[in-house]
Amino acid sequence: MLPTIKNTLNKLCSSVALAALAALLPALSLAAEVNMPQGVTSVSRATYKLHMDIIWICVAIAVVVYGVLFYSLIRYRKSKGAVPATFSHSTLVEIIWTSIPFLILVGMAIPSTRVLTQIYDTSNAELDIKITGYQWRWQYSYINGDGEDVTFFSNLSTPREQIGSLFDPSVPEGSFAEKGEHYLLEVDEPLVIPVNTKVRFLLTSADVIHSWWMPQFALKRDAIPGFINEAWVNVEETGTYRGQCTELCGQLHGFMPIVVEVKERADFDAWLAEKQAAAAAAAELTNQEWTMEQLVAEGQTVYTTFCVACHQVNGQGLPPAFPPLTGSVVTTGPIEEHINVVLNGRPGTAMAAFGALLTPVQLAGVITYERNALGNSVGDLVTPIEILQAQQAGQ
Ligand code: HEC
Ligand SMILES: [Cu+2]
Repeated sequence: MLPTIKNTLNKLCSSVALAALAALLPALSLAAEVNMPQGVTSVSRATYKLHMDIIWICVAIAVVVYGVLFYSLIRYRKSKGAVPATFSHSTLVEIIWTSIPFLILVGMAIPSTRVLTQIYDTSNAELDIKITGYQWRWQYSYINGDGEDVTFFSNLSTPREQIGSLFDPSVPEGSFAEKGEHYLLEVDEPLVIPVNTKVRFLLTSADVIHSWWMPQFALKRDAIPGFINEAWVNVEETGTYRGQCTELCGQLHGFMPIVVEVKERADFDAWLAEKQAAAAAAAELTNQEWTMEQLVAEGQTVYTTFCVACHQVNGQGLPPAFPPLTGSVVTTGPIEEHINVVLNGRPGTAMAAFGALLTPVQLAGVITYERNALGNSVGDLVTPIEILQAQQAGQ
C-alpha cells in the first residue's frame, strides 16, 4: 500500500516539475509583452534599465532565499532523522542578516537617486509648454515661441458612433460602429514638439486633478488646480505617441487622451509659424462682420465639441442632471442672461465657465446656435465683439 502511494507521489512531482518548465517559456514571453516600454527618451531608457536591474536583484534574492529554504526542508527533514540545534542566539548571524540587506538597499538607492535627479532636472529647456487639464480635454500653450503665444485645445476625436449610447442616447444601446485602430487614443489637434530638443512642461488644471501620462516618455505628472508641476522630455525619435489622463477626473475620464507628434526641427518651426499666423487671423475674425448663418455654423462645431456630452446632440439634455436647452428659459429668454451663463458658468454645478475656454468667435457662435437651432428659433444673435465687451465689463 505505502509504496504505491509513494510511486504516485513521485510521478505527480515529476509531472508538476515538467508542467512548470513548460509554463516558463510562455511566461517569459508574456513578461516581455507586459513589461514597461523602453521608450524614446534618455529618461525612459534610464527608468527601464533601473527597473530591470532591480528586478534581477529581486530574482537573485528570491533564488538564494528559496534555494536555502527548500534545500533545508528537504535535506534536514524529520524522516531523515534530522535533529534541531538548540542554540537560541547568534550575534554573528544577526550581524550578517542585517548588513547584507542594508548593503543591497544602499546599492539600489544609488542608481535610483541618479535617475530621480535626472527626471527632476528641468533646467536649460529650449521650449516651454503649459499643459492645462480640463474636464475632459487638454489645453496646450506654447509660452516662449516667437514671443507670440499659441494656445489650443486637444479634444478626443473618436467618432461618437464608435463609442455608442454613452455619448448619444439616440444610438440604440449595444449598437456600435466598428472601432478604429486608435479608439479613444486619438485627438483633433495633437501636441507638437521638436525632436532632440529639451522641452519643459508646466502642468496645471482648470478644474479637478488630472494626470498627464505618456508611457513612451516615462512621463506621468499630476495636473493640479492652483499648482504648477514641472516635467521635461527630450524625445530622440520622430513619430506619433499616445497616452491618457490617468487620474479619475470624472464621468468622461476615459475620454481625454494625449497624442504627441514629434517632428524634425524645421517641420516643427513651420508648424509653429502656421499656428501663430492662424492665431493672428483668429484675432482679426473677432472684428469682422458676422451673419446669423456664419455664427450658427461656427456654433454647431463648438456645441458638438464642448457641450453635447451633457446637453446632448439634440439639446434635450439628460434631466435632471443636465437641463434641456431646447425651449429653456435661458436659451429663449433675454440674451444677456444666456451670455452670462455661458461665460461664467453656474458655480457649484457641472456647468463650467466657458469664458476663458473658448474664443469670442466660438462663444458668439455657440450662443447664437443655441438660440437658433436645437429646436429654438429666437431670431437674435450676439457678435464676437459684443462677447469681448461683455467680458471686459465683467472684469
Ligand atoms: C459637464 C456638463 C456640461 C457641459 C459640458 C455643458 N453644460 Fe451647460 N449646463 C450644465 C448643467 C448641469 C446646467 C444646469 C446648471 C444649474 O443647475 O443651474 C447647465 C446649464 C446650461 C444653460 C442654462 C440652461 C437653463 O435652462 O438653465 C446653458 C445656456 C448652458 N448650460 C449652455 C452650455 C453651453 C453653451 C455649453 C458648451 C459650450 C455647455 N452648456 C456645456 C452642464 C454642462
Ligand atoms: Cu483627466
